[in-house]
Amino acid sequence: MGVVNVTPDSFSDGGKWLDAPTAIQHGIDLVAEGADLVDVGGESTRPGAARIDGDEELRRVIPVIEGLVAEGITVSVDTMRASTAQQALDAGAVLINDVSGGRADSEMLGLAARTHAPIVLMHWREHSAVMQNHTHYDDLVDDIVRELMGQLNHAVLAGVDSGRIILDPGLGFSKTGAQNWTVLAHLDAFTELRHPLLVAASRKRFLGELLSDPSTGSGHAEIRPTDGRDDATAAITTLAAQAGAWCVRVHEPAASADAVRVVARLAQEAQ
Ligand code: PMM
Repeated sequence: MGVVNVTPDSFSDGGKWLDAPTAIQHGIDLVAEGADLVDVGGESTRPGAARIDGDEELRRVIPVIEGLVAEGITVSVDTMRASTAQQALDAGAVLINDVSGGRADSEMLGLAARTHAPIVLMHWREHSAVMQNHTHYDDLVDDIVRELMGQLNHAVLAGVDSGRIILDPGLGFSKTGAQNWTVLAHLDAFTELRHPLLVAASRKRFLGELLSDPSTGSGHAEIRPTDGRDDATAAITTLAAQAGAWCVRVHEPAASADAVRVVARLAQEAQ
């Protein structure tokens, strides 16, 4: 899954694809690089981000979705709003990627049930403005799995077809850098839930921290900028694919697409 953020403020590509023709071309390029689908979002979820209004979100994403669908590209919409998801589906998107896992908008799960659109349910505790104040867990992996199962049960009770639900542990959402690593070390706890698993580590801050440069002489290590995190992202793609993930959401698909092919080829040998 390639990422097109039509936002001025996303942490790694904010402002780069704000006008529709540029965003559409970027989506086309992501597919040429190996993405099977393109995720279009209009609202940044970076830590501390404030929400935008629904009309602005629509204005950003709908023309881009229409343009990509016209090119024959499979599109998902990254939104927490049912009204945006509805219009995105009308415009030809085929997957709802709701980082709140149905918790931010009480209409979202009903929409997924009614339209039979597959939906990504991500582990989510709170909106981005405050999510990093909610990183306490008694037992990190157990708690995330339990909370995600709660979101899953909620969706099924709302009528969403269980076979159309994709799960995501939500790296960086109400999780510290160290907690992201623990989650990645325990992806089996999520694949065991027997739903397709989406992993979205691409360019996130915990990779910048890992790759920080201690030689800046400033006294503290300089965090690696976002555009220097793609090789580490591809390494995580390899590990996620090996662990049985269904999808990785990335900004630079080329290396990740190759990594997936390597893992698939090796899996043939194991059969
Ligand atoms: N992370 C971001 C945005 N959308 N969707 C899913 N399913 N999982 C994620 O972890 C996720 C997401 C934030 O990253 P971005 O600003 O690079 O899009």
